[in-house]
Amino acid sequence: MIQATEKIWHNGRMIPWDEARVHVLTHALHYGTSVFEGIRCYSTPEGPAIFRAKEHVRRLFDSCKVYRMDDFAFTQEELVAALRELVNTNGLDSCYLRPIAFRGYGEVGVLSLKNPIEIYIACWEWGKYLGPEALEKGVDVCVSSWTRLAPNTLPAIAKVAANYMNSQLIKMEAVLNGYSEGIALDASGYVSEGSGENIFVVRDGKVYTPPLGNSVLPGVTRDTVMQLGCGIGLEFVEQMIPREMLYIADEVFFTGTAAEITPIRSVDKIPIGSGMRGPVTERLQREFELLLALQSPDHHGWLTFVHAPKAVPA
Ligand code: PPE
Repeated sequence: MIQATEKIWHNGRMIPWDEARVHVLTHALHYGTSVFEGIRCYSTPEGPAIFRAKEHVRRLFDSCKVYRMDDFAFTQEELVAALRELVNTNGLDSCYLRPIAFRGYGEVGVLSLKNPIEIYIACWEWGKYLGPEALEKGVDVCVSSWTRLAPNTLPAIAKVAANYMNSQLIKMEAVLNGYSEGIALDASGYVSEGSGENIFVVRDGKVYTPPLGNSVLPGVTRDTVMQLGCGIGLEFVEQMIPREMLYIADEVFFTGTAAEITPIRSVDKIPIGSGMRGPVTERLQREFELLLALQSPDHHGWLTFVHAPKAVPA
């Protein structure tokens, strides 16, 4: 069960957690008209820091634009400020933040252009997405019998609620068959992504990931891993990945805000590499940890500190 926090941000105001309610005829509830983000705030030696807040808010705006939902009253800077204010108000040191913008109550029917856009941001403490041992031991996954969204059906670049019905089919099938997660192929049969994660394959020292054309969400963690990896001399290749490349890989791992960098130790019961977390995956996890521990410089400005920096004595 989700652990309630005190306040939720709604259209610019802080409201009590229990009062963040909607009418049953809310458009989003019937037609999936909702875009959202998932962001982590980490505890650092300088207090809580929101990871890549600007990039997540930008993706929220991109998703809204695709669905003609961008006529609302807040700027990207204001939403980043709202994220900070919310973590501060709830007095949390680390948490997961969930901004959501959706078409609210008004007309019923497919066309939603006249329905008001409501924006909420909730946050709560969220543990390890694929189980407590996943980051170290790795997870067992399957290739899903469900295909990811075909181009020209639902846009994969937009992070919208409707896309997650496909994710739910992938995830339910995987879990009910005893796996932690499912990997979906795209409509042409190439590797796409997990139900809630991007995927990377390591072979002979090169790191492969599907390009956006294979129906993947442009993951913020995907980008983080590529930038951190380039910084330590890894070579990344964005290319179409045939399913069998998963089986013969040296390493496979997932990336995502919730999943972070999760090693995959088997696919369809075929052990990947040594069947344990591989050295490239571990090195990338380490780079990520160093950044969050403020032991390596934040060259990219990825950390948004919740509290103003302490004044330096003169
Ligand atoms: N693909 C999908 C389909 C996806 O949902 C996510 C995030 C990613 C890739 C990775 O994106 P990013 O978080 O920007 O690196 N999934 C979010 C929601 C998971 C959920 O169960 O809810 C997340 O990780 O926050």
